Amino acid sequence: MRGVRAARELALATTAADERRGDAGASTGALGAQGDRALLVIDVQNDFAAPSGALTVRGGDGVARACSRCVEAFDRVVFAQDYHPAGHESFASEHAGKAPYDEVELAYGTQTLWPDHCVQGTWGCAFHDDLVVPARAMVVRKGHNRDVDSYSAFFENDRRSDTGLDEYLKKEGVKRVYVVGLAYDFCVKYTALDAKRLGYDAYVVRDCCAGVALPGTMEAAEKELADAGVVVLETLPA
Ligand code: VGL
Ligand code: ZN
Repeated sequence: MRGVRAARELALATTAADERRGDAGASTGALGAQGDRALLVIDVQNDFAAPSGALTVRGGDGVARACSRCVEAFDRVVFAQDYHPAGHESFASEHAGKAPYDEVELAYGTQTLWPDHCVQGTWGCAFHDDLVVPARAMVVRKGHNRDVDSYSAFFENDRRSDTGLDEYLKKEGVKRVYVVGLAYDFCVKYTALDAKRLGYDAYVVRDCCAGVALPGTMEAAEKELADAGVVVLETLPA
């Protein structure tokens, strides 16, 4: 396992070094040209990625480090940040008699309820310390509308308002998006499905993700991604 990981790190480092050497727009190995690709790093924040986070995802801190290695391999990187006001409708604490992970019907459909998490300005909302967020990064905040949750980095769950991410990527000439981060079975899944629907070639890099893993949600994610034609890679190609 350690050997495999070391080899992968070396491969990533080689790719990044090759790209720094120049050849803008030229093909650089299995990932192809930089010009038309972007990395989307989803919600690698303390509440999900830290063991003491409010909605901690098992293995989340390892995901922070794995995502940072991916960041090295991409010129264009976008970070999504779950960014809720206090009292957000997706919090179980807002619904009398409900507990985290219960479901309720909201105006836009079924909503899973969560512990209070990623509240603007709190430690839980901040990016995990092991996540490298370079100055060249674009940050997309989502979930700030009190009444509507937003799993996808493209659209809120009611599918009405968009975050501006599609417009940004199209303007940049992006054709391929690689999605990594948390949580595989929620925000990563919905972001990848929307990317595909919006016409991008969409990839999920499995060893840079971890899931909340409620009953059935991991299996559902695998199936929905496959059915939609999202390519799930075990690891980032060298
Ligand atoms: C997420 C639940 C609630 C996620 C965000 O990032 O997957 N999950 N808010
Ligand atoms: Zn949230």
